[in-house]
Amino acid sequence: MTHAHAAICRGHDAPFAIEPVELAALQPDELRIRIVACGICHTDLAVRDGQLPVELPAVLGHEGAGIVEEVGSAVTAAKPGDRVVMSFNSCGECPSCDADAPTYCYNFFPHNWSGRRADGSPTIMREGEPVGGNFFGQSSFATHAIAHQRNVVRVPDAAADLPLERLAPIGCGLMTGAGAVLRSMKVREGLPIVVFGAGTVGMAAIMAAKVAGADPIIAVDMHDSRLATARELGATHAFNAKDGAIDKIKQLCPRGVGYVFDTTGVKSVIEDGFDLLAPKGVMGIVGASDPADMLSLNEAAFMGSGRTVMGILGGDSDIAPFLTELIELHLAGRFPYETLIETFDFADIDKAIEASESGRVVKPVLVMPAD
Ligand code: CXF
Ligand code: ZN
Repeated sequence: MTHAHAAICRGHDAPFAIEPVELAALQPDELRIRIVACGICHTDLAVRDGQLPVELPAVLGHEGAGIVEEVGSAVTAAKPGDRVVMSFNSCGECPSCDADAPTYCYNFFPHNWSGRRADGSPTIMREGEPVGGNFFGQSSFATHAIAHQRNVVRVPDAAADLPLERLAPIGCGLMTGAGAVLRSMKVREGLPIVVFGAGTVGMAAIMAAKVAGADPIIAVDMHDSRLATARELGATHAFNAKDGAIDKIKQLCPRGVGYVFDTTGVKSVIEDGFDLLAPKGVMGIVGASDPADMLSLNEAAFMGSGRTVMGILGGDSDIAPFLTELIELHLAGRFPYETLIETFDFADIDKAIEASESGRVVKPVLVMPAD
């Protein structure tokens, strides 16, 4: 048992409460990590609000980064003292994992959202009773976390000077947007892309679209400040959704656009986006939508122009190679997401969440107290 402090989430109406907990002994393929920083993602808030099937109370947080303290006997991914970033967990044995597509792991739920390890054992105890843990294989709103070696990536030596609060958010939102462009849609040089929604995922998609050489790169959002940031990160055009964005895109790209990437999950936005596609155009959809929503797409336009509509999870990331690639792009100044981050002390977790929900901060990152 290891003593730690963790932010317990009890639902929408209760503040996160930082309380003492105990972490279980490690299994052979696990690591214990002293968390240095953890990004806050909208999925944490969706769980808090009961929109996803994760039982509360639980320790959330799935963009953790820290220093390995102890490893189980079978761990080869990192050793004590290594700096690591964490991402989602996966089983390693299903057809998706076999195809290096672990975001579509057949056993995603037991490995990420069941509140326990996949074998049913708890990783976190509070006052002697199990509390929801192993969230995305980590539960990193805490001073310490247990992770599995499949969801830990060692920070490359070339990034030794980068602070862990910079690296933490790479394990979810940033990887999702960048992966959607570079891995899922495989955006080609010289073709237009439209990105709906300029949050972390949309901004990462814009930076990646620039890496891929898409042109033009069109950002659409409802907030002018976000559109200004999108331009700084690579958007060649930025249109406010309240101000005739669809017509402006049609004027700018009369032959249609090669790619549409939706991060809003709003049915009408997705349907408008579909109408923008050029022949062989690809639309990637990643936004959280109303579970009751059904899309309606014109069948003749769909088939007749050879369009692809693609649901995307986690940017099809295979985390060890892809997070390393993103860190290298960041070091080369080609994935300059640092302006999206604002750090908060762990004790200020509720303030950090409020800054995210008000839209003031794109990517809040919690910084844990040093031991
Ligand atoms: C997840 C969804 C499942 C794959 C990894 C990323 N999104 C979290 O916010
Ligand atoms: Zn996330």
